[in-house]
Amino acid sequence: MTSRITFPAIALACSLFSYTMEAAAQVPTTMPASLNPYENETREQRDARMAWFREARFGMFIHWGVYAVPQGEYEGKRNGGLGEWLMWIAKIPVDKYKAYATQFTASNYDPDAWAALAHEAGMRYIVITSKHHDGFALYDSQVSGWDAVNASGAKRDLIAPLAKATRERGMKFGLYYSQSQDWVHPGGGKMHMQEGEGWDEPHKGDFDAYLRDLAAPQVREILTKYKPDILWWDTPVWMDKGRPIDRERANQLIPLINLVPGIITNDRLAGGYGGDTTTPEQNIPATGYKDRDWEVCMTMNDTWGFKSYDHNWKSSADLIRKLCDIVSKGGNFLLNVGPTADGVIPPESVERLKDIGAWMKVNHESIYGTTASPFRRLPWGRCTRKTDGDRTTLYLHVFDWPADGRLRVLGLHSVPDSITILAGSNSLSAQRDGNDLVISLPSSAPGSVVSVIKLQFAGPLKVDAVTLKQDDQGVVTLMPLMAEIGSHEHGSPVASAGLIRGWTNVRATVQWTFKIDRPGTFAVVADAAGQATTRLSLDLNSVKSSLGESDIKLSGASDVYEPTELGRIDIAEPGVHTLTLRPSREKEAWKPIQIRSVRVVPVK
Ligand code: FHN
Repeated sequence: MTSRITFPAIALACSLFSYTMEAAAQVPTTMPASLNPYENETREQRDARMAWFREARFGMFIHWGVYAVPQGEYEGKRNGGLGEWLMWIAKIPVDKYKAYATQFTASNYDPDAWAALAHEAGMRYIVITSKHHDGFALYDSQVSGWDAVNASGAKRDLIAPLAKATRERGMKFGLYYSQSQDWVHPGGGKMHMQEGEGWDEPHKGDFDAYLRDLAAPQVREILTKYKPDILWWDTPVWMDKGRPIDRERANQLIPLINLVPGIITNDRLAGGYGGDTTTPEQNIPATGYKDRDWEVCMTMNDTWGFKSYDHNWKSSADLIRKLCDIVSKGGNFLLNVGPTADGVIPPESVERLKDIGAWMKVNHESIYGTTASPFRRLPWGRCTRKTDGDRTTLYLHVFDWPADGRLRVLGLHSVPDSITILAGSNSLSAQRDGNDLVISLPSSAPGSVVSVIKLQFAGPLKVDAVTLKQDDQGVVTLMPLMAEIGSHEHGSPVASAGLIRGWTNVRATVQWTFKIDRPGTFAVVADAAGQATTRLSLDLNSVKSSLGESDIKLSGASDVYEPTELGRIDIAEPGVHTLTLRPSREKEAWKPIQIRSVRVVPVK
């Protein structure tokens, strides 16, 4: 039965529903007590230390270095891949690479304008590469002459003025440091090479000596000089001598963290060192990480460092939705810019940052300081929340404005005191309909990309986080719009127009979470189309390939849909379960599948 409620209305007294995202991360083991400065930190101390990071939610990553001179091209050849990896890709000799540095002038570098741009975009912190894999330091290093002051046309410290400008705007300032990979200094690490290998004479050297005599002193320098709020390690090649993980190398660097009380570090120092944040790169996980702070880093096109011919830009709308998606799962978004050698942030990046800034100007309160959605999945968008004692605010990020003006919030039992749109001042009304709340919206969305509806509750929140359930026949129907997609930069499936399609990336997954009250054996049957036989696995409750991979014969045409059994699952216990469709680990065995729906059907 449907009953009509107009707001403001008296809130129902309900019990607080607590919800946590499913664990997707394996939290690494802790370091020996003597080395990890946060070993004995209490929960309260940690919360206090991470508070600014959780409040900020959105930051700017800057990849800037000598690689911006060749711009992804060496000896007339446009080398594919990441711009900042050109030296490794083309195996450029050290002296030839170093020769580019005179053209690294930073002549148009305006650190104040960079910080202003980040601030205008709504970003609350900046992380810049103090040294990337080419070993080039953007500051005056006493440890090596391969730096901006002594070796480049810039002839000055490029970090200090940015740190100042960033902090003057009330933002936090972080430094990236490539602790292991170094393609210039003797003994530095190199991806896909054995320890001690290289492609040029100057590479010869000992990795332990490199760590001791170059990396550790430089880390000491940057921590002492700039007191960064974040130290962002990267690519720990050669850091672990063997298995089980030998921490001797990481231990050369970890104690340095003590130089900056309260500093936040990431999980990329070495195997076994979790740091403070988990850092998915170029992908947004299907769900958040239980009991971990995390940050997605991502490019706007396909390179971190400037590359003249990379024009594959994500749209502003896409980036705004990605921000909402990440924050709705409890994460931060670190969005990259790759300036040119003279210090100009590409206009395409500026345009996108300004668009995001215009959206943030209206909707920022739905991002800053918010936590993960209480709903497992909402078919039309995302949700973030703020809690203040018993009071809760939900922010509904509407990606797909309903054509009939009725926004169904599945499983929302509590009644809000007020419903408003952040882009306007009018109050909205809503109706209860079974387990759901249906909000009456204006006929068209006030925002062109994502409009945010704000719901305020005076009392505790009561929500059914998981709304997919068995019907009278014991069948659970899994619709595309209820799928949680582990999205990767390229070839991630999209769920739109009632379909899951475009699934070419074997690392992308599709999962649904549902409730079972009548356990048993179930056939997983997809209404699916595809040109060839494909291979996938069904993972139950995040246990990878728990049921093994199997070959699935598809309809033979990408627009012909047929009921296709993907496999069988045994669910022994009633409760909440997650089913993940995971492409075969063998790339060639995976052929795209289009899905209209998946049914979990009891086997008699
Ligand atoms: O190799 C680097 C890459 O150049 C870039 O710096 C990214 C940013 O997260 N990290 C490494 C790849 O994971």
